[in-house]
Amino acid sequence: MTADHVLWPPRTAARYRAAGHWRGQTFGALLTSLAAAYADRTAVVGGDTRWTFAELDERAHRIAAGLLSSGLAPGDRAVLQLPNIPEFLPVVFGMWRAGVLPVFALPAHRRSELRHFAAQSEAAAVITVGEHERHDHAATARAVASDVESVRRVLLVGSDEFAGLAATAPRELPDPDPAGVAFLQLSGGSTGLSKLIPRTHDDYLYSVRESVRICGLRPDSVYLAALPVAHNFPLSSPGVLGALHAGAATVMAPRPDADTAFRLIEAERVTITGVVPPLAAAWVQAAARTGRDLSSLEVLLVGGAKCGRELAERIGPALGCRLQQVFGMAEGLVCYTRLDDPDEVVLGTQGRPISPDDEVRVVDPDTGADVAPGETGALLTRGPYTIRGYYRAAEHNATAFTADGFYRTGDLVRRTPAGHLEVVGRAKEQINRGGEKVAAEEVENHLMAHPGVLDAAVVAVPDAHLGERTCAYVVPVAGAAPTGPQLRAFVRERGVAAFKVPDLVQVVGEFPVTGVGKTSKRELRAALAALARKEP
Ligand code: J2J
Repeated sequence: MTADHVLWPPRTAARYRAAGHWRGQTFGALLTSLAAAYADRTAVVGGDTRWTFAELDERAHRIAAGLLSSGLAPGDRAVLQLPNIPEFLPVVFGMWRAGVLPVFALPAHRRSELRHFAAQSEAAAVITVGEHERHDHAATARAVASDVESVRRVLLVGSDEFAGLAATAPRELPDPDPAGVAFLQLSGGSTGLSKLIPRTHDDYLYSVRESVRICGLRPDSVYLAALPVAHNFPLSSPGVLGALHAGAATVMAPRPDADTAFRLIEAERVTITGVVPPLAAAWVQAAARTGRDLSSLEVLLVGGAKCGRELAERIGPALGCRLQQVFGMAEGLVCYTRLDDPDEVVLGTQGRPISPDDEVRVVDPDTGADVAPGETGALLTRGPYTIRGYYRAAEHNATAFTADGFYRTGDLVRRTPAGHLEVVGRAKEQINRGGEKVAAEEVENHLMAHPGVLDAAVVAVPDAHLGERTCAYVVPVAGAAPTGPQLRAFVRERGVAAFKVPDLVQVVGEFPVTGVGKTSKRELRAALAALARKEP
């Protein structure tokens, strides 16, 4: 344990090593061995770019050397915000070889979020693109650099400066410690801003390796990265890292819509991809009238939010592939239905954990006692790839983890006799907007920064397309009359991801629930959510 990271107790770590879960390999060393085994095979495709494993390896070596000669040092953190472009891979592997830790931001993140990631990690750099989907990422990155003192560099992939860096002569670099932290992922957040999730080479590679096996990736598989690739799901379940690990090709989709995805599936003979439920529903609809040949597609992973039974049943027939449900989290635990599971399990559950050493408890949220088999309870977990603490978050860790190291996922689940988990709800103060996670408190804080707002409570309301969307109840200060559109614009202009801007705003004289006058925000949110579910 260091002040920054809470890692596994030494005896537990020794057990994971003895079991062969942790193999002492870094991501950089993995790429070296992949380049030897699959040199001339295609590693990644996107736009006009098509790189073999050997080319990817060479590029990652050059970028590693370039990052170090441009003033970054091993152990530095850098906020990385890249869309689905082939460069993502050599940049990330270059950072890993240099020992620079990526903090994986999503393209949707804006100034206030990037500022938080940079400040929280004391990042030395922001690495992004100039412009993407009509957003000036370069300007946002420069703004973050002016906000956060530790940020010394803004590096734009695609710029001449970056091309120069990527042409640096490769050199031998010391391999980082495989038991050390390789990167920081982002939590969905529930109490305020996203927490940073420290993942090690050892633990993450274990989850990737097992995901490859469970999802049946082979060297001749082709993985389509449809979701934003820095997210834990398309990164590692089995994701682009799983595809690489298997010697398979990755195709970077610039956008996840059916037209784009189907065009790439046909052109590149994609065999496997992963989507969130609303996207799966859109693809199912579009498949009925597409002229594209989707016959190469074997497996569609669906996760990030609950895939309802009705949608689950339509996926196989509509897309001509096998559905694989995945219930995962950037903190660790990933559950999959298996490719040879009976239909009942594939259609009706979110699968079972990757590892025999994943410990799962389903407990009464109030007492913490294990519930009877088959009953619903709060999911706790610990294991060989689930973190023991967030980065630099001692206070939060005290409640997010049990004293004996179980992570409180905030999910309500039921476990079938055969050990499959069904996600039935959530106890955390988070809205799952079709897989995109919104922390109620973060949005409330943005709303309350408005001079006309006295109090705000953000809750989930059911939505036919997204599963849930956000509704903000707002109480104005006396004499003020902010409108919904004004408040939405206000939140947007504070620099947040568009998916966090409240979908609905209800400006009310007082919170329209009785009996919760001076109770906690949690109870208020629960009462408002119940009310919102009743109202159309
Ligand atoms: C219901 N809720 C789900 C599912 C995630 C693979 C897949 C997804 C993620 C992910 C991931 C769900 N049904 N099938 O990291 O590697 C909700 C739960 C969970 C939270 C985690 C991966 N799959 N969820 O979604 O860190 O509430 O990771 O705790 O973004 O998403 O969110 P996140």
